[in-house]
Amino acid sequence: MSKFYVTTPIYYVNANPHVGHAYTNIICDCISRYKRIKGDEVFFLTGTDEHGEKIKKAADEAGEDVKAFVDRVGQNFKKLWERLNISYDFFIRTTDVFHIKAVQEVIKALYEKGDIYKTTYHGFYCTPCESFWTDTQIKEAGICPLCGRELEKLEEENYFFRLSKYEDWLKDYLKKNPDFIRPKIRYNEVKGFLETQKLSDLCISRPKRRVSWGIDFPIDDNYAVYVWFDALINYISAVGFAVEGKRFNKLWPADIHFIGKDILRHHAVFWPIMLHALGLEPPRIIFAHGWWKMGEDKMSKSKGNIVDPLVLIGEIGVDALRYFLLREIPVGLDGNFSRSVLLHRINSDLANDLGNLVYRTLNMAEKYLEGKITESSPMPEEFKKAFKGLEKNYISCMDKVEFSSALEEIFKFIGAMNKYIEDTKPWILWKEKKIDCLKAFIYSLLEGIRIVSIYLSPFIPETAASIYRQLGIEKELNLNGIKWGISKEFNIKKEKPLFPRIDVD
Ligand code: ME8
Repeated sequence: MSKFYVTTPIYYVNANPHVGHAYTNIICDCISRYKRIKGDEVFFLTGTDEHGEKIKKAADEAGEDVKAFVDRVGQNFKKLWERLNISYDFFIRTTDVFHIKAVQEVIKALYEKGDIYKTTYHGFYCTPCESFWTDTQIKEAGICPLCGRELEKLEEENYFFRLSKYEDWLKDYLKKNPDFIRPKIRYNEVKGFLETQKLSDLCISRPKRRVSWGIDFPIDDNYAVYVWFDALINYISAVGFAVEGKRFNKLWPADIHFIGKDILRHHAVFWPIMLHALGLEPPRIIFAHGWWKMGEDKMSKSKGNIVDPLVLIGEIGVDALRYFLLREIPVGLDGNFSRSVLLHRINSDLANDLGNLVYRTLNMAEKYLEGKITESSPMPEEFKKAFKGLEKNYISCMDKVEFSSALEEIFKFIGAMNKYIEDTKPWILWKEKKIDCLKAFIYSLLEGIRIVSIYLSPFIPETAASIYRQLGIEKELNLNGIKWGISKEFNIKKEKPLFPRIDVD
């Protein structure tokens, strides 16, 4: 059994979560569930980023005390994860005392090592991105190169972390570890960035007279810690850094950090260098997924073009949303969030192909065999090609985070089963009283559906559990169960169709 430590970004609690945030957590949930059914020991971390100017501003605008504000908005993230069946193991908040202590330990250690120093900062700051920019990084005067909003000019004494000292180390690390940043396009982006720009040291403090909502800078009372420096440390503080050595050594390095491509520089440049300076290994993989867009624009709180996942779930259901997000675009590319594409996808794949297969089969099992099937039978020839393809490709697709391709393979097998029903014409077998043929036919479909529900369980866990319940079997859903013929009996308890067709009009 190997350990698998996976993380989401920790989200700013300046506003409620939208479909973009849901997407990252669904990706992490899918891979966690896959690893669990494979038998790995998973630690899945998510949480909230609660410090910094942006949060303080949002609390002020809401007329609330900032701690009460982050407590309240943070709850909405937890509620959404519950509704989306996100099976995280731990929820970290950057206001947690153990996290604050870990951040202070990191700063003290780096200061003692000589990697933190004080000087005057000249440059620009983007509050919505909570990011510093130098003259050379800005393409259009006064405009943030990441989000296109206005920058604030800053000139003040601050503490700096010596990123530049480790530039060569990072370049060399990237060269030796071409799979460290994925997909390849993001690896090339970071490599290109390091080749064309010299790394400047990172400003890691904010004077308290300006920004008081943050962790106290441990070596100078007049300062608070810069929010990104604080936030990145969550990935080690959550697993016991500096307090629980045994647990930390077991879980670190993280196996994969999933992030959106907007926060690549922080994760692929600052973070590995921070870890290296601390004498720790970098995470094994940083995977930057693409953006859900509305037309040309990234879906974002500040643009006001968001889709509220709770409203959508109320309309189409949790698994339909999870399925759409994981099926529609390969993880890594951008996607356009279109309502008509969403509804079409649900109707064709979930209502027609999967839903009908299950409903029709259970219906036949009840009608022809009184819902009790006690004899197994070999896999029909008609299933073999699609089944073998699925068996062969599922693991490699899932290991490569090619979720959409894994789903395609599953649906090829579902298609083969639907075709088998149409070609066999079971109502004729019934009319001709060929009960043994009918028994073998129905067993094959039930066994195929059972196996499909194991493969589908990381994607649409509620549906997979419902299928198991309706088949009247209780065995755990795990990959040991994909062997054909291990079911000795089915006791059908048909429920209503899994995915009712949605009226597109
Ligand atoms: O950046 N499409 O928090 P944040 C896809 N606190 N994913 C999206 C998205 C979209 N339109 N919009 C948001 C922060 N996301 C920091 C992170 S980690 C140490 C600190 C997802 O609330 C995506 O994962 O702005 C993106 O990276 C993240 O939300 C940004 O969340």
